[in-house]
Amino acid sequence: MLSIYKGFCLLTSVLCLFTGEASADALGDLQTKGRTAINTQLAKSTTCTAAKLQVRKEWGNVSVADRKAYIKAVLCLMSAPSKLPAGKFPGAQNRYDDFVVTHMQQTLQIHGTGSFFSWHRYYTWAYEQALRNECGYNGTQPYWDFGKWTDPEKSPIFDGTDTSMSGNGKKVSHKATSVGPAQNGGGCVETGPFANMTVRLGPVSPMADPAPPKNPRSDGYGINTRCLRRDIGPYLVSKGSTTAMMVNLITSKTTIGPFQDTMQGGNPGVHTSAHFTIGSDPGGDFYTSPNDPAFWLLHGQIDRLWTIWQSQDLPNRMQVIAGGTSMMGGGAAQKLTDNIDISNVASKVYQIKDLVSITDGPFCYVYE
Ligand SMILES: [Cu+2]
Repeated sequence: MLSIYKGFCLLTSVLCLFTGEASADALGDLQTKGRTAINTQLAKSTTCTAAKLQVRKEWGNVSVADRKAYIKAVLCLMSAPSKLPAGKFPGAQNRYDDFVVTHMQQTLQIHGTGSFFSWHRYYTWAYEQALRNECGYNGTQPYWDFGKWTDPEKSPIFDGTDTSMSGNGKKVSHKATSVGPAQNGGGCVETGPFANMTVRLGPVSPMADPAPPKNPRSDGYGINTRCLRRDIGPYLVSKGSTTAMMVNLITSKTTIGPFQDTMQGGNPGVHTSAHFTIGSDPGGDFYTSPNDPAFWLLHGQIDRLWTIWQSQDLPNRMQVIAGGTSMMGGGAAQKLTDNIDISNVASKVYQIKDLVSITDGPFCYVYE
């Protein structure tokens, strides 16, 4: 009887949420449950329509051809010229680097603040648009569902094949960071499409062993040529970003303050766990983490988690704000009318209130 019930659960996972039966993809079930509310919001949108709606998928569900198209577009951005003012950020040698600079400039105003979710949503969207408009990509920004891959090195995201976001760094002897023990890499990434990638910006606040070479400029914007390094392993996913932990975060927090604080500040918290699953340099540096091309899949998932949380009670979870305007609750209180300005990479300045719905303002996408 139980196995029949479980088979039934797979077919009607939403119903099983109500009956308390655990399903293999409990996070996906919450996403499915919230989709009705997203569709209702979409019907009210003045900018986004069902015909225009774009679908963001988990990397493992993206076809091989579409993965290759995404990778090709990222490599295109890395070989396109920078559009930043000449000489101001010498380490920004290509269009991809412009995105890294944008994050470095605002790091202390966009983490542990009320703007964390909306800023990173707009930033990730701007990157997706650059891939499409500047590099001929027709697809959407994929995401990395942390809990789906308990051994990330074996996931299609990090398995090192030519349809992955490249593999782990070369295994070198190295020490733990304050976030977690030394994992299986630590050296240069030598497999997959980004094996020959050059990192130049930063470090600013490195948490990597061995320590990366110092940037010639104290602000990290000088040219500091080095390889992409990673220190991937299963430890931090198990510690902070399993499916059960992400589901618990979404279902146990009913207001935006505790939700955003636990996401970022928990011990170690979903966001930190994911970043340090990649770790090393530049991935383990708070300022320059977008210099690792897996960053965008990571923040796709962070945005998806915010979206799923919102969609559990959408009318009451969009126009809400908590926290301060500088790191960890400091500065003035954040307001929904505060501006989000990433004009290096997206020309329009929006207020936070225009960035809280994925089917309004500049946005027109859903997660599946
Ligand atoms: Cu960030």
